Amino acid sequence: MWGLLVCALVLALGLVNADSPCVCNYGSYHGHHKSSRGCSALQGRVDLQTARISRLSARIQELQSKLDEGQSKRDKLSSQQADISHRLHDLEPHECDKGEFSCGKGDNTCVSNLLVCDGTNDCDDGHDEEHDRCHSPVTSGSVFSAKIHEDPHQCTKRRLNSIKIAITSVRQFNWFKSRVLISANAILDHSDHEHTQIDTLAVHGYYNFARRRLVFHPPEDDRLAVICEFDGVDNDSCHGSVLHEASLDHCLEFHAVRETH
Ligand SMILES: [Ca+2]
Repeated sequence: MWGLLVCALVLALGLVNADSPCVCNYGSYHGHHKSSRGCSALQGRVDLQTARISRLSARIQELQSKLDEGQSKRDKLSSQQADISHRLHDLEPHECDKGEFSCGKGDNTCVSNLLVCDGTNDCDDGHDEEHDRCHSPVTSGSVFSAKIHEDPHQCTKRRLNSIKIAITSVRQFNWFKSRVLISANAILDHSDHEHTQIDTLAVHGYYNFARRRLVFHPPEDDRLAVICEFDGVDNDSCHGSVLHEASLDHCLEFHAVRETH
């Protein structure tokens, strides 16, 4: 191949004339010239062009690498832009009442949270039934864990080190599709007088599609409930809170992450 390219270059640049025809065999070049000195000069120029071709090829490869790298960066930026648009949509001011869902995207319609992901389009564009929203990230067998760094309000009666929520069952009924009933074990690692202890509480609750929120009813007489809210982008983590059932005051915040095996 190189021989053919070199020959073509030589012909194109006029390095040979009609009296000294170029004879090319595959992989080599043979030129006829009247003197050995002329042949040597010709060979020198051919070598020079060969070197230039090599440099140009290397340059082309370098440019191709930069183009590939640029494409990768464009793809990443495009993905980040989609994520931001998604988050902004959820952060848009809502005129809807508590317990309602905004159809958004220019549609000011509000529908009850209970109509979100119930299998029927209630927003004009079907926003309340979009696959991304109606796909619950809380599946049976999944485990979410969180470190508790501090409990400034002394929220719970335990000095918690960590919370682990192990989902034991997930049920969804055709007559109540907008809620997924969840059962789990809340595994509480806590310290008491320098002794570490683990308590496991059976908890029950539901997943709310409209708010992308996992809710557990209070399992003990201190009436503390637990919620964990997903952001619609990262299904492997949620922002958790412990709150008083009566006042709904949040007294402890945590970041729970899905455990992978
Ligand atoms: Ca609906």
